[in-house]
Amino acid sequence: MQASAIAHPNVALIKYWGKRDTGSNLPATGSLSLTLAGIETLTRVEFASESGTDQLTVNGQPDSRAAARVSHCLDQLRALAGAGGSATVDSENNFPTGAGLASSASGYAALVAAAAAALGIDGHEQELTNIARQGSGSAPRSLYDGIVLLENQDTGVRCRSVCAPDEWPLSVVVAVTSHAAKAVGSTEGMERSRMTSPYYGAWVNSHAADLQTALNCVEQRDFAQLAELSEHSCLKMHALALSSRPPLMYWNAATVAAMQVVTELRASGTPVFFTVDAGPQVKAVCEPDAVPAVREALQNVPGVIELIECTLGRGARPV
Ligand code: 2P0
Repeated sequence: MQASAIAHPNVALIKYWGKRDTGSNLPATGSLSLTLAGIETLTRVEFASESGTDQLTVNGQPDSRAAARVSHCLDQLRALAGAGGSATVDSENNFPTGAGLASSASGYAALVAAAAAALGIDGHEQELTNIARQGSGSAPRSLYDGIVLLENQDTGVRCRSVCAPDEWPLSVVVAVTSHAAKAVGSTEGMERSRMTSPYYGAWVNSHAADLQTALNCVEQRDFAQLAELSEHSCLKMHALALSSRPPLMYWNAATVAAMQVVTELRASGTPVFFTVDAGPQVKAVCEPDAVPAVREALQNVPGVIELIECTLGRGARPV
């Protein structure tokens, strides 16, 4: 009873920031994301026949912080399969972990895909989506290909791919400005914003319209409007973070400089826009022909230490 799976991180264009139910990790809003080929998590899961304590390593080190959430997901997978004892889980990321590159999304998506394969679970797509969601609210999006819509339902969420990678090839150049793990994680940060930001209500109330307009942009392949709207959703999310108490500033000086460079590039006609998550990395989303110009501009920004180039990728799958 063992299997391995690969999952990619994803980056949201219309962002998730805040929960409607903290206990069951239900998001307050839907979201729209890009699954990113080029960076990945590879996870191996092996189930013993006897029950016992699950063992977890991430990048070769025991990870006690994530152990309870991982076991919670594994318990539900064991219940769905009606099988499986204690699990040994070994997970490796080929990109910085816990630094705003969605390692929790790819991590829980790879965990669910590998454990489901090891347990012989076939189908059950919506159940797996909601098990991944309990590990990390953004993880279910990494189970799906290309451009992915996550929608709220009464008791859970539903995800689907709204555009396959080859239907609208987009590139993402990630400007890494720090390899350090963030001081305040997303779960704690978004809860702080929900409790203390005076703008939280406006964020939730304006979200459905943003999501619908973004979906229309994808359907019409309208890069220019998607660019404007994605930057707006990103900056609204960071306005919530900045207006939380105590404040959450996920940016450093290079983050802001890189955002400004992307703004200037687009103003001069290059099809590119930025998005930034709960960390200091800037993701520049562009049409493939624009990659050389985007790379050149970002690598000259003081404080940018590495560029990672991604394309749209497939959802989590056993290997
Ligand atoms: C997103 N982020 O939509 C937003 C934008 C980060 C900034 O979803 O508490 O690790 O585990 O559900 O999924 C990161 O949050 O949080 C995230 P939990 P998660 O991509």
